[in-house]
Amino acid sequence: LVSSLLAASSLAQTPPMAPDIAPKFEAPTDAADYVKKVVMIPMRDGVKLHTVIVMPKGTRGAPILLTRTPYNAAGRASRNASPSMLATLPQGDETFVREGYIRVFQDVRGKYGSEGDYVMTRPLRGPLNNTKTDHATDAWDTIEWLVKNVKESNGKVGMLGSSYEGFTVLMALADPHPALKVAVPMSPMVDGWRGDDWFHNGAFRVNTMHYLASQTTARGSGRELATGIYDDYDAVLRAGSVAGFAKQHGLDKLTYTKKLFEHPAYDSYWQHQALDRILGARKLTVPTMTVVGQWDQEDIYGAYAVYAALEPQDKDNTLNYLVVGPWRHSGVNYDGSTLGALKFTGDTALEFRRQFLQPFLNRHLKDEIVPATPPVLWYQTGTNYWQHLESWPRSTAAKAVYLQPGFKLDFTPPAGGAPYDEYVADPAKPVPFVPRPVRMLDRDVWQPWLVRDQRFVTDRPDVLSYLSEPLQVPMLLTGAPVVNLFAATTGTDADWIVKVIDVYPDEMPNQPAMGGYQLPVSMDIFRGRYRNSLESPSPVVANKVERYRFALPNVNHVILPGHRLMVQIQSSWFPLYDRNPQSWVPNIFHAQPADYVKATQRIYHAPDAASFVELPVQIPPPF
Ligand code: PG9
Repeated sequence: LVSSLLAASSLAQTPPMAPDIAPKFEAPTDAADYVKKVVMIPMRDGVKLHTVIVMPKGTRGAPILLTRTPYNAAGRASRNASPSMLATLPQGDETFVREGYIRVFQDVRGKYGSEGDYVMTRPLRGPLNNTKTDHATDAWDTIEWLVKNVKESNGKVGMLGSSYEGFTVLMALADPHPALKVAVPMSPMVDGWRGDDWFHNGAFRVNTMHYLASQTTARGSGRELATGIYDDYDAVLRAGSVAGFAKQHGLDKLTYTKKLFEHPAYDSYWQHQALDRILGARKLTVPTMTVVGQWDQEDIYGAYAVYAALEPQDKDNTLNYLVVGPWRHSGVNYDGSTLGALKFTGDTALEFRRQFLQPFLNRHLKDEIVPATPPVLWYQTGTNYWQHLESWPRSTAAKAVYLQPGFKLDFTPPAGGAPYDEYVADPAKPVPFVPRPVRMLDRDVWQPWLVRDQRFVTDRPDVLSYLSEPLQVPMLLTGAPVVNLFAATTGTDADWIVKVIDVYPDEMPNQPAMGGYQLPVSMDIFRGRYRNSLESPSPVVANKVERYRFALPNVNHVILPGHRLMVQIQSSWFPLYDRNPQSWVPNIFHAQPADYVKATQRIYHAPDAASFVELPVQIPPPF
């Protein structure tokens, strides 16, 4: 008997050589508080888009929140492996989950699980797109399918997303489906040349090459670049030029690299894609809340541009809203208690999502009666509190702050003294944008770089810093500072980086490490060849004083008594921005080693050539 029992049990045993990968495995979902469905939604041209739908178990009559992404819908809908919907969805979705929303993530055409071909920030149908589809039609077709097929929904859809996902929200507004009741573009990419992602005022951002490697070398995740060099400063410098860097890593073969290299200026390729222009020319029908971080290190331009373009259509303050938090790029969806060394009054991002975003969504997607949303909600920094404003920009008088001899800064024009200061800008030793070694992809470096203490460059001989006396009263900067630089160069092209900096008092008893901190409040780069026309660049005339006028990013910041104001000027910001060769070449992407030359830059503060920054100032601020 014993031996026959043993034989029977050995019969039931799993053969040692049975293959160990399950052909189709599904973990039990009984314990989960949500249901997840994956569907392929057909578009009008037959292409099917991979879509993940997540909803609480037992959902009835709930609104849908849709995000269209190039960043892997399946991954976006599974932050953690968990039976809890709250833990499964992204951190920023907390309030949607608590409110019982149906959450939908979709891969844009050509990425991850979706069919079709991928075109980077695919232009709308029109001069650049002669196909029958774009992000507006894909959003339309998706919403049409969702309201017809997701029986648990109440037929109302909101779109929301940050950065590229914010761009796809704006694209849907170009021709919105009637069921699209509300839109929340966050840190949206709007104009890749003027000041979002690829260029700022014509200066190319080299981190773009890393992005193209990760996004366009494969339908799914691409590879990181194997530079073999720890310090990105060296990696980019040794490649010689952007074209050299691209070639070294095979990125010159990518079609988007080719498109970028073929369009270094603000030509029709860029103008036809500028979403502020496009949307401003169409009727706004969907309530839209555009959200951005004051120190958005990727898309600091577009949110304000879109808001400004749409605002003339919103006389009654019912359609167009702007929110600016003290955040980095996409910071609205994470913890907003700090940014770099800056500390705020709590988790400002969560505060916004709970107190303003969710009620706004509920009003439009659940017909709830909620407190009115302020037309503009802005966390004023320096004083650190949420301000409710009627519109933006606020009516302020521009107050000119002038560079002065002796590296001073004052509100009266210079009366005499040395007419200029000068420095040698050497492309072989460009000024780093963060301290070396530069690790551009390190989040701890990249995300807070716009608030980094500038003392690491202030004393370089090729950086000029002009400093005011300590302020006696608070100074509110509220709007976009405008640079008016009178400068001459021995070269035939030049980059100008101008920073408006809040210099903290020498001692900060409550946060000692902030003593003397040089906080950039607003700063940007301008490529000199575009001073007369963004579309048609022209050589700078060597040794001639020319005027460079350009706007810096928007701020709403109070410089407190005891603090000083600083204006800092330099001619490179490396390796984030490619180097200007400083001798004229038609297309900087293809500059050759011999084109990179030292130049002597003169910054003028003479009575007839007085450099100044127009500050959008209110003194004292209206607290
Ligand atoms: N800033 C990123 C991006 C947006 C659009 C185009 C390319 C890059 C992003 O964070 O999605």
